[in-house]
Amino acid sequence: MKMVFRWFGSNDDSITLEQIRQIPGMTGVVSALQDIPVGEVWPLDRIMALKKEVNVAGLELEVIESVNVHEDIKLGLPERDRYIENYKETIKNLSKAGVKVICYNFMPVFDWLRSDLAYELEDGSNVLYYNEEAIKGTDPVSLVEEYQSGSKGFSLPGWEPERLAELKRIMELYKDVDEEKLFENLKYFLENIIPVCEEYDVKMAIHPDDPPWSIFGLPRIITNKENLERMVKLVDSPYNGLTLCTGSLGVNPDNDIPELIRYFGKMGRVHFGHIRNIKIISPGHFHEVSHLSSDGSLDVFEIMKAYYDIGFEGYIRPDHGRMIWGEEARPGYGLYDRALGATYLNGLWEAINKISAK
Ligand code: CS2
Ligand code: MN
Repeated sequence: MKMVFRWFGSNDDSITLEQIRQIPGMTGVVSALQDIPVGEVWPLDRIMALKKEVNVAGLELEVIESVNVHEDIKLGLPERDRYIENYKETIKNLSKAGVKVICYNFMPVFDWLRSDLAYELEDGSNVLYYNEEAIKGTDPVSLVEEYQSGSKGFSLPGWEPERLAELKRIMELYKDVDEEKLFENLKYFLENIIPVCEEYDVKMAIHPDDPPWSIFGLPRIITNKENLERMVKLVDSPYNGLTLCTGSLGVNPDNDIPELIRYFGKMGRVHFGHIRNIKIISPGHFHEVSHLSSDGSLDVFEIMKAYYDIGFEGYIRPDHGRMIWGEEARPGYGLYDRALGATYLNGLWEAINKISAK
């Protein structure tokens, strides 16, 4: 297991590489060229400059999150072939910089979705919160406006302004795309890019839908075991794998996370683990919490044990944390609680390792 930390780059993160370097056991960052418009090729010189900056700070850059997929690919529009060609070029360039894993998602229009970006817990910390009722009572356009005013000036991952400017038009186009069609479009995308991944030794790791159910009537497919199985079989190659995000899949109590890690991990299809805890209040109603098992609905010990037992050699990062100690940062992505999370995960790993050796 290699512990890594998400970093949005020196122009778009409140946290420095020097701070990340001081978190015990941190081997690298997970980053991206946030400013390249979705669908365009990531230039090799820009990737190399990012790599150099990260390496100089004593960290690795082996995981990218995300190379976002253009909406035309998800919709299966004729222009998709051009964007797929660009995606292949980006894969090749990332490979030249030593990148091993690309995390991406296939969620129509919206990436992750919440109804409140700063819900206050009893201890005074703030977390991301989701209430299906609140989502039903709003419309996508007002939600986007709320997000932009609540994001403290940081760009939110997956909510880039250019993607959202055309919101209404894109929502219309999805009227013709159901889950079957979305699976077909994902298959077409993968059939085209996976041979390049195999040649360049870069693994694709799809991120589950967050939350793992349909929102605003849009189709969502990366949601449960059955669909994950279908996903990995669309193209039967080890390069077609998963980012197993415990918090995204875990808000549906039917998803048994340790079992999913064991099942897909043994198949060699888990390349990247996102670990965070969530508290389910009732169906369709949850909020995020610290990483500690006793704070939430997920058993993080069992999650680490599953990774340990399958001999996981991929990357793990603490996912969203709470906002604590007065920190001002992008919602979910402060330094302090994610550093605590990483330390807790490393502690569990050490304990499991030593006890297993006895
Ligand atoms: C992330 C996602 O912050 C988050 O919830 O896990 O935004 C993730 O980066 C994307 O879905 C991956 O494409
Ligand atoms: Mn995640």
